[in-house]
Amino acid sequence: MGKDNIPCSVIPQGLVETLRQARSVLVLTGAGISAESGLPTYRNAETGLWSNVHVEDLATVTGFRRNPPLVWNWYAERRVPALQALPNAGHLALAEMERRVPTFVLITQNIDGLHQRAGSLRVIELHGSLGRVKCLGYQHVFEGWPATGEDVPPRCPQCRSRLRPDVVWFGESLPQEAWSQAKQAAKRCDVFFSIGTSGMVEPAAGLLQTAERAGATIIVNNLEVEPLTSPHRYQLNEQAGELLPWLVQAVWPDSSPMVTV
Ligand code: BV8
Repeated sequence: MGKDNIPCSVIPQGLVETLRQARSVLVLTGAGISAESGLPTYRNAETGLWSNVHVEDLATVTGFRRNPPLVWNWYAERRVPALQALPNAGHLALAEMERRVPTFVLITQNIDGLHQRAGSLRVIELHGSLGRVKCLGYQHVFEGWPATGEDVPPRCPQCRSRLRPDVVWFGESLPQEAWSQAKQAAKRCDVFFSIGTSGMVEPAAGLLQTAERAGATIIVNNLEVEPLTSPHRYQLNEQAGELLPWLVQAVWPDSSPMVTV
């Protein structure tokens, strides 16, 4: 074990030095970083959100138009644990990293809002947020969810069209400004982290290849052990909530301990 009980076998020394020198870090997160906050991921065979439902019925515009109450209620049920969940040490470590690295961009596919609650300031939500709703008529956006009355889903207070979760469904384009910022950041970063994502959803997953083509060091942290495909890649298969605090403390030893709030 190394300083502060950091298992040196986990953190390759070259990586610590690379991060210490980094001027621009880009992080892409997926559902895996919220797993230690108690929120389910999507594709885990037993516990995944999509292991026993049809995605096309619940995470597409067609599915919503076919059965608005079914889709509204499915998201309303997911919103409760997301609001109750606490940011874990992985979220907190990324908020600390943002304070330490000159240019730091955090892009998330997650819709749970935990990065913001952990203190990350610059968060790009590629797939929207469970914390917001918008209407079908004119895309009026509202923070928070209205109390459900007799109308399920509720109606927009401005134009009376149906409300829907402000998330990006399959077949929908990503928010233009968010996607543009993400592509730019991927072309400019020295280090690209992919944390807690299976990398199965495009175009978000392609950001890794964009960064790698631009010469960035790639660090992949998830639980799937995959063969390394390039000398510029690190594959770390520890839980993000353990790995990231270790990493931050190895690079910035004066950083405060990251414990779940
Ligand atoms: C679009 C919101 C243009 C809703 C989600 C090529 C190019 C462009 C598009 C496509 C393409 N090929 C196919 C497409 C279409 C489609 C797509 O990608 N389909 C896939 C399934 C093949 N993409 C789209 O439709 C996108 N739109 O491209 O616009 C366009 C326009 C019109 C027509 C065509 C194209 C929109 C995609 C957005 C979909 N919405 N979410 C909701 O959440 O309900 S996607 C959903 O999946 C979530 O956002 C989630 O974040 C994302 C990815 O899942 P992960 O986060 O990776 O979660 P997963 O369970 O898969 O993996 C968890 C990982 O964590 C695992 O690796 C595990 O090992 C790891 N882990 C677990 N615990 C831990 C951990 N790691 C570390 N520590 C732990 N403790």
